[in-house]
Amino acid sequence: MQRVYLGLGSNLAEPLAQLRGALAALAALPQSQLVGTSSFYASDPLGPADQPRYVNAVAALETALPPLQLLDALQAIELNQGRERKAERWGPRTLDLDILLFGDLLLDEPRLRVPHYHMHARAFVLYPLAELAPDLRLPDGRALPDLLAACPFEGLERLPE
Ligand code: A4P
Ligand code: MG
Repeated sequence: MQRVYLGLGSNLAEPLAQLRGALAALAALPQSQLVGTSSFYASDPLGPADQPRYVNAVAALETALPPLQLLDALQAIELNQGRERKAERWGPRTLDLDILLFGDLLLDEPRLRVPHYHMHARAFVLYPLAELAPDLRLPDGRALPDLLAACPFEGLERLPE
């Protein structure tokens, strides 16, 4: 089993319901156990500003699925929740599921890069992740508390339960 951290994001079609639906689907994944969920956070959009605010969260999974099989399963969940892939970079979406970390794996393939290439600089990833694993170290040795210190909480709002 590998410990995997997933980033969840939505800014269309009732983001809170999208994230709850995604968590239910993650809990039902084969050969896997959902072992933790962060609070939900409202966040200012990264990328084009003319889109609604996002709701973001991080989930922890223990899984025996190989990385690409997990990616397939996550993309199936995205499609199932109405995800359309558009040309615009970082445009709005009903549901985005990113593999942030897959154990200590370092992978740089066309379909899958882990750690997620931009996680170290995203408040909407780092703060929820810190709820689940405050002392986490990335595979390259960087410590989560150091990344947090360099990443202001700005634009982020922790939502009540
Ligand atoms: N892919 C490669 N590595 C990974 C990985 N670690 N996890 C590939 C998941 N997928 C990975 O993804 C494009 C391709 O990336 C996939 O087919 C997969 O094979 P996508 O979900 O179709 O496209 P995307 O998400 O629009 O692209 P990208 O560049 O991954 O965007 P991000 O980084 O996911 O950013 N603002 C706020 N506040 N909150 C957000 O959650 N999200 C984004 C999207 C932009 N702005 C945001 C947020
Ligand atoms: Mg994505």
